[in-house]
Amino acid sequence: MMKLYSFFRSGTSHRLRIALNLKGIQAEYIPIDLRTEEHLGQTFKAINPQGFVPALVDDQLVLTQSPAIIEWLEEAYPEPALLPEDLNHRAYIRALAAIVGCDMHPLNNRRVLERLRHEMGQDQEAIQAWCTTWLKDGFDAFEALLKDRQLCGAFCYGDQPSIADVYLIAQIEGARRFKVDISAWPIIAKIEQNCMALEAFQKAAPMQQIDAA
Ligand SMILES: N[C@@H](CCC(=O)N[C@@H](CS)C(=O)NCC(=O)O)C(=O)O
Repeated sequence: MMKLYSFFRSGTSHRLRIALNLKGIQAEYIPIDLRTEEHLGQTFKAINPQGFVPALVDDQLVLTQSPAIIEWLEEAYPEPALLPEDLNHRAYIRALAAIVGCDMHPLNNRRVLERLRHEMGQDQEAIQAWCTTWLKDGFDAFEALLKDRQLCGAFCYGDQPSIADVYLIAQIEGARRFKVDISAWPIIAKIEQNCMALEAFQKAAPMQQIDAA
């Protein structure tokens, strides 16, 4: 069985858990506690020298970086597909995912916030303003693309979940921790409802994980 190195509240681990569940792949859950900086210790860095969760280990193969792992899953386990057949639509779905993966999540990552807090002397109010700025900016862009391209149905692309939903739902969870009200983006809010009706998304939720506390 594959091993999934994960932290329950990590957005990047969350998106990978959703993708694994949608593909019907079971993985042994190995918690790495970011609160105690377990990810920066030698034991975990022997698995991922970058010191980030998630990591996915499949026998001798060690996979890191959630976008690369999710793309690997898609190629190694093509069914059910999380990317459309149409080349141009695949680029569009990857663009939606990249709004979250490149332009939202990295700005609100733990190490960035820790630096703002401890080395740049920012208080909780400033951190909150920082995070909500980038989260709102990203959701605005995501919603605008969904509206403009008219390719969504129950999910971001038609009526089957895709990689875009995988990234979106994990980011919504993270945004709620910063008290961002998702109802401001009606298309996204509806898609979230539809995703959360599915077991694959429910079981991937942070509070369903063995290390949730
Ligand atoms: N680009 C990486 C980012 C991974 C990442 O940022 N993981 C976070 C948890 S969501 C982490 O391990 N952060 C450790 C830290 O910031 O100290 C990926 O997508 O896998």
